[in-house]
Amino acid sequence: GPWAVCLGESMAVLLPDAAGPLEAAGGFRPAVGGAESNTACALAALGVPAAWIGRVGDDGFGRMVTADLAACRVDVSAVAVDPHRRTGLYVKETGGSALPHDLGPGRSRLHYYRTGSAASALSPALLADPAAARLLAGARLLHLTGITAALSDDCLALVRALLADRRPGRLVSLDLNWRPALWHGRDPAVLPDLLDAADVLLLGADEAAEALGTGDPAALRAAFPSPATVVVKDAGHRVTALDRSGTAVTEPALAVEVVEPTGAGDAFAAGYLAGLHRGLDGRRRLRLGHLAAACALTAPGDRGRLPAPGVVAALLDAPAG
Ligand code: KDG
Repeated sequence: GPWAVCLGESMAVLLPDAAGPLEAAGGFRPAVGGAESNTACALAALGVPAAWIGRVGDDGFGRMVTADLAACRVDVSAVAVDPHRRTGLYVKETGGSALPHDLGPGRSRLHYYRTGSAASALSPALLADPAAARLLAGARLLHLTGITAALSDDCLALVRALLADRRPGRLVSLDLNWRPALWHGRDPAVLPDLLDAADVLLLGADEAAEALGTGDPAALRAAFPSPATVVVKDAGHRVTALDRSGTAVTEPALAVEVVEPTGAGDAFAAGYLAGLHRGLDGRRRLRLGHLAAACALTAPGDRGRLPAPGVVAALLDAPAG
């Protein structure tokens, strides 16, 4: 079975044909998003057998999401179809036009249409589902994000149940993915306990400062003593991984022309986790994370296209510029 299981909400995405405020959009192109399934796709592209567990509606967007992930060679055998709730949707807005209400160049915003979605009904009942239980029992890595905890009380209960269900030989990685819009009317004070229950904790310095009060790698390491590794991505595009003793490895990102940043964090997580799968040392794990992130940064959608394995291998050992 798959080495990695990624669990969370995936959505249909509407990408506007041009930059500018939504009221001026001429048309939209359908795509697929969702932090955890973005990570699953990038893992699969890096040669790591990966599954995505989630729920979609019994609708065309749900079929699109599932088919798209299957085409990425992600195991979708445990995806549930909800007969009543719809597949979640988000609309991406990007800045850079001269029109009023423009977000500004280089800025983007995700507009969510997902309250009450099929995925928001994920709950601890999942653990009794035979297909999901089979994947979860066989996986060596379970990847979660802080997004799921924000979706509903049932989703939060599922995240807690998964984090409590520690199994020897299975690691849990958790990417903070702070989405303030999703926490409106919900209490983000539930997050720290979840973060501290992971084996690999991934956070952006900016989002950590906003959600947790600090973006400093050493302070975050001290705040979350349990994970074997805390990985902090800072705004200067350096990433620092700290082990339990506080020993730090820092690696700069690749300098690329950013097209659209959504999904870069998910790709970084995939690269880092693929490095774990390959048994790479700490520095190469970070480098593989940066490589995967660079591919997402240079694509307009959530996901980029990874170069062929030989190219990835060569870049992994290229000297720093
Ligand atoms: O990281 C990318 C995600 O933010 C995007 O795919 C949508 O999952 C999503 C979310 O909840 O923001």
